[in-house]
Amino acid sequence: MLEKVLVANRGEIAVRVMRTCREMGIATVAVYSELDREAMHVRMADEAYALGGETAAESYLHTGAILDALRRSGADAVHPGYGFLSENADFARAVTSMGVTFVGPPPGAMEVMGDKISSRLAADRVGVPGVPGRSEPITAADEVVEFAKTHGWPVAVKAAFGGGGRGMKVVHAADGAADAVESARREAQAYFGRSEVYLERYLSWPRHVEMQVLADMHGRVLWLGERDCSTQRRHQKLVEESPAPDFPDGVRRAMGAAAVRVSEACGYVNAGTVEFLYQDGEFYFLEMNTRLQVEHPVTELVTGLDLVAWQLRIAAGEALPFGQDDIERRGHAIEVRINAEDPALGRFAPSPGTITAFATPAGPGVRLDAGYAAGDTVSQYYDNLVAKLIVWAEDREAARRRMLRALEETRLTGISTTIPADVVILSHPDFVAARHSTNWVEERLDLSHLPVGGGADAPTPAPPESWDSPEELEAREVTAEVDGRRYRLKLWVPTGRTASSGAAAGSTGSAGSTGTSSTGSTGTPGTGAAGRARPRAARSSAPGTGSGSVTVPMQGTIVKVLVSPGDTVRAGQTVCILEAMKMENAISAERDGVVKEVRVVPGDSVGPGDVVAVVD
Ligand code: MV4
Repeated sequence: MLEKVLVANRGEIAVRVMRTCREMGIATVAVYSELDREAMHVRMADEAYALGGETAAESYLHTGAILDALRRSGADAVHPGYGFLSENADFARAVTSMGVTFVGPPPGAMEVMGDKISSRLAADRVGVPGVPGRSEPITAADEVVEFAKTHGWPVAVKAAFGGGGRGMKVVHAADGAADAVESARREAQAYFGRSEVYLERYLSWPRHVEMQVLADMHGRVLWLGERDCSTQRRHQKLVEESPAPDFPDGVRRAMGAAAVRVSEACGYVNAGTVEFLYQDGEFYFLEMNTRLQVEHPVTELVTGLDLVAWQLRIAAGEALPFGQDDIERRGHAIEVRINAEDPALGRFAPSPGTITAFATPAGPGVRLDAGYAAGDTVSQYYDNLVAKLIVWAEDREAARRRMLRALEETRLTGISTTIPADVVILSHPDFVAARHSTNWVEERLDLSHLPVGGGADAPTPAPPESWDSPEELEAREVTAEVDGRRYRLKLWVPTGRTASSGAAAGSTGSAGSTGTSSTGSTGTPGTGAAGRARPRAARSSAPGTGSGSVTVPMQGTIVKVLVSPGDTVRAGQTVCILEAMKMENAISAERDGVVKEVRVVPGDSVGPGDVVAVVD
């Protein structure tokens, strides 16, 4: 087995790899730039070596500096993580030429799969076709028109030596062909130094589904399961999940077999991912990633496998001790990327800076892979991924609700993050119904209501219950008499201002002994609060003193139940919605705790003082 691994990376993936090394009794070596001298991955490692320089090119991409550190450390293996040199065949060769193990695929496999044309041809040769199209480059617009006669419109014009969607143009009719070919060739030359472009039928609403594979050095190649990564913005993934929603098992098996064939075709070894586009029940080869991916934890949670541990064992020459039929997938996992970006107005503006506070979520089925802690500084020189929050639950809806709860618990201040956008995405009816696609975020998701700088010091806003700017609420105390009995009520009434007006939300309210009535309309299930959750400051900062019994103050009908036994609730959080006096009234918990019982279902008639839930 390996004894000492140099992790040629930084941030969360370096920390993540080191965690598994530690569990396996493998010593760890960190490398660091001038800016990362005190970074988390350096603090975690057994040894650390300076690379010099500040930018990625001067440090984590500086092969010579990394090889020097490797020599000095005496490590017997290098784990490249993802990005940086993880798919650089020359670096892999340099490592192995020193007699050191490279934890990844053979350099030849990297090279075959690194070239879009050769990867498509390799896949095609084993019966795994890309999107219907022509692999030969085209130069004239009339070739597009001719292509459309067979494949129909729209047509995708793609850079032959491109990737990441750059240079891709979509042609919807003959009159757009000439401009599209000219601009695609020009951008391909500018971005990739090669102007060749080719044609494919354009898929207008595809899902991005990728298949994890694991291959040892003894010819065993297994598929572990798929991940849906369709929730992307400008080719940057925001949310990933496994299994893919609404994904038939027959398609899963066919895609798994296809991924294995592609892996075998290039002599693949170690962990890899084959990417597909999926639309109308058909899948099409896109490319193969010859590295561990950012989103690998969702596969780990549904399979129970530690992929880094198996990477290390495979690299040490071990044979996989299980076969395809031994791999079981259970439940549902979702990952959100917490980037140092401000998603306000949909801009995702970089937000480097020092993290002043970082309260992390926990509880059943919650995992946080972070590369930073409070006090650490996120630099603009590197990828702005701060942490990945991953949850597992029995099914997709439970996982979605758990993720929303975990996001609500997360407190990260000092920089803006994508957490508010993650909340909007996970609460959106399209995401709930799996109606999203690779175009959804940019074409249909409205983030314009997110306040600028909202992530830096403000609490995470709850998603609006309607998809235009939500109204602000404020508490009003009133006296009501129902059936001759006097009640003191607290109503949450609209102020007429909207969140985008920037007015600070009122901060009042703790649940009264009979709960709190609110005119707040009911919100999307899973937000953990009917409609707009009360402004964070309104919640009692410590468990309320109220009793654990949540009762209703008046006669009415339960129209919505928002919690389940086992849910964690905060004082003031809406437990259910009572329709009475022609109003929807939010009945709230009066203390922090865990829901022990829910005694009502929608449609139940209840009377004053009836207990609807018990919070422990
Ligand atoms: C496509 C496509 C629709 N039809 N090809 C973009 C990145 C590159 N890997 C391939 N991409 C696409 N190719 C055809 N024929 C849509 C995309 C695409 C996409 C693909 C995967 C993940 C995210 C994406 C975002 C936008 C467009």
